[in-house]
Amino acid sequence: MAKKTTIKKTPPKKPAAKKAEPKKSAPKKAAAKAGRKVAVEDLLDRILTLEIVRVTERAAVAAARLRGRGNEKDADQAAVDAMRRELNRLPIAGTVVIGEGERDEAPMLYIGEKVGTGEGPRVDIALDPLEGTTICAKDLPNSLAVIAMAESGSLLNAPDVYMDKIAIGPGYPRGIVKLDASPAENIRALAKAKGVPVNEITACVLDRPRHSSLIEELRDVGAGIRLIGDGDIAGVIHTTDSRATGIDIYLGIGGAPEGVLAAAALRCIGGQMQGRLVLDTEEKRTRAKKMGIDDADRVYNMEELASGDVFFSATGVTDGNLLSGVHFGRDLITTETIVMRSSTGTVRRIRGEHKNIAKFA
Ligand code: VTB
Repeated sequence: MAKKTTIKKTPPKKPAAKKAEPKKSAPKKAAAKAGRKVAVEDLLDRILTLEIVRVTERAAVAAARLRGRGNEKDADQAAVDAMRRELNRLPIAGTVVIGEGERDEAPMLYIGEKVGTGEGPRVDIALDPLEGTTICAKDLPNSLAVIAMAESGSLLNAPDVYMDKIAIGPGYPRGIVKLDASPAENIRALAKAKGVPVNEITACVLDRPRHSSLIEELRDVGAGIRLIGDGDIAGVIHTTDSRATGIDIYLGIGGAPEGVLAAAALRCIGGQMQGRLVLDTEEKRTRAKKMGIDDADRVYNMEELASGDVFFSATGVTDGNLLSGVHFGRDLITTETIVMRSSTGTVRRIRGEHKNIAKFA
């Protein structure tokens, strides 16, 4: 799983002797003749970094129009529709591996759905058009439109079950926190590595009854806890900039799809993460098996959740401490997006000022 590869490209076609020339389809031949194909393929994966910004921008704007309306379903559907429309314009042969549900539930952007124009690199896509539907419906901080893209076979094909997660930001020795250690051990190790007392460590945890003993243990050891209602992708990303967010570590059980997306983000921005699927029923183990997961107790490292060259983009829907949300003016819509790529480690923040409001209609 943790193979180090980059997105496969068709190698640039050198002018070759007639007999050595590989067989091409008619449209490819025409494009090569026009001198376009080589340039397009050389630039494609760089261009994709910016192209995926449009995808999350569109989804974020669509969801933001329904922000604070108390209607999670409609906001989510608007984001899904917009993301799907935009994705299908991208020059990729994409397959959704983390999506809106399994095929038999017939949602849009289901797992296995083919997206993109079909011309271009074969990529796997993990997406969450509206991460934090409840946050959006209540207009609370940190709801996002999110996508990750990587070479085919690089993203864990996780079923829509829970995942136990632990994540910290960059700059720490590898392996200082782990899922198999107790929360108290992890907090102490992190405090030591950061060079601060444990009471200066803040953990981010989803506010759920299932976390009552985790919360108790964290409080007993002296850590502060930021309890969040939803949105654990943002929770994990917040660990990467603890000075700005105040969060040092993410702990607890959230969605597995969100776990893969968060790992994709950390691969780009730096940090460490582990996840273990919560396969606590026969039915879940069977579903996981169908997706190629045989070891129900396996702990996945960040590089096993998202390997290879990963692209990640998130646009804020509601204002948050990671990203501003969508703002609507009379003739201007503004968006803020973080877009990154693991192979280069480049992290860009893109503030979009969209004057052509009609394009979001
Ligand atoms: C988390 C959170 C998501 O699901 O993954 C959570 O980040 C886990 O499920 O925003 P529960 O709500 O059942 O705890 C979300 O809240 C939404 O899918």
